[in-house]
Amino acid sequence: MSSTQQVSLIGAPTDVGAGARGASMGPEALRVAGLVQALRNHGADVLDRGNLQGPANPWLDPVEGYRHLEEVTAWNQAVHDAVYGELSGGRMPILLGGDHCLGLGSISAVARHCRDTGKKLRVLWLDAHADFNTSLLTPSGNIHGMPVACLCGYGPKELVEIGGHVPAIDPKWVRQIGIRSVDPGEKRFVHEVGLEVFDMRYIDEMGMRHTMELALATMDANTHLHVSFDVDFLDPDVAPGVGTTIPGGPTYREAQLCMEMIADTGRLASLDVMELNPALDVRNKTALVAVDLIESLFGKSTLMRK
Ligand SMILES: [Mn+2]
Repeated sequence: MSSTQQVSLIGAPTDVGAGARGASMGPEALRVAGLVQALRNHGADVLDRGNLQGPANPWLDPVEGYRHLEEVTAWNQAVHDAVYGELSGGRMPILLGGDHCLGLGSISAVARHCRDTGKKLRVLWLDAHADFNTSLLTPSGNIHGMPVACLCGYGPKELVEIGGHVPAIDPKWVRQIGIRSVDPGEKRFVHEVGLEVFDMRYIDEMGMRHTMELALATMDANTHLHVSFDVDFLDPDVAPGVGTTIPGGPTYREAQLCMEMIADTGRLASLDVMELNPALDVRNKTALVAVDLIESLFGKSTLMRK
């Protein structure tokens, strides 16, 4: 790994895929919490590319199982193009969400880059939710509950085709961590495709260390590691500023260990920070925690290690 990491921040200020308004303010809250300086303190060369633009949130009911499909498609196309551009230029993209429907645009671009360069891809999906719904399974029609299914080829044509290859990824490349809220039909589908899920029961019984050892196993020098960090991964006591708080998530220390173990691999090559909702936060506390954890991903250690 080169000594200076070239990082590009890409803001995607929208909540078109969510069931609550406010994640559109996430990118600015992360900037206000000091993200740029925090990354520079860890030696990164940071460019803030500003915010992408896309359609406003029309706040309409779902149509045939999808809410705001047209707007979600436009935003994901913009995210795909921006993330792909940064990777092609040799830089590490950090997507600042925005709701998690945009993980589709981001990861489909990462997968395209890996096809271009002959790299293997590992996706760590840190989330309270599996995000593996389809239009037939979803109780809400909110597309932020569908990006992993879409990436695996299960979804509307306009979304699954965004990365130029269907499916964009193989479920075998994904490790989900922190899962504790899955809809009944979604649960059956997750098992059917064989997604590897380290849910909270697993983390409680086996510990975060063992969980991360398995989730990070079998990577090599040719592996591109992508982390898609939904802030609702964290316990709501630590991170109240999200649209869908689910109790029983990782503690602050467990989350730190998770991030530190990812940093130790030296393979992190792209990152999404999603679902931060300043309208539901308390004095930007959740944004500050998110920045703190991102610092750990970039090598800040709370331990006395050299
Ligand atoms: Mn999510």
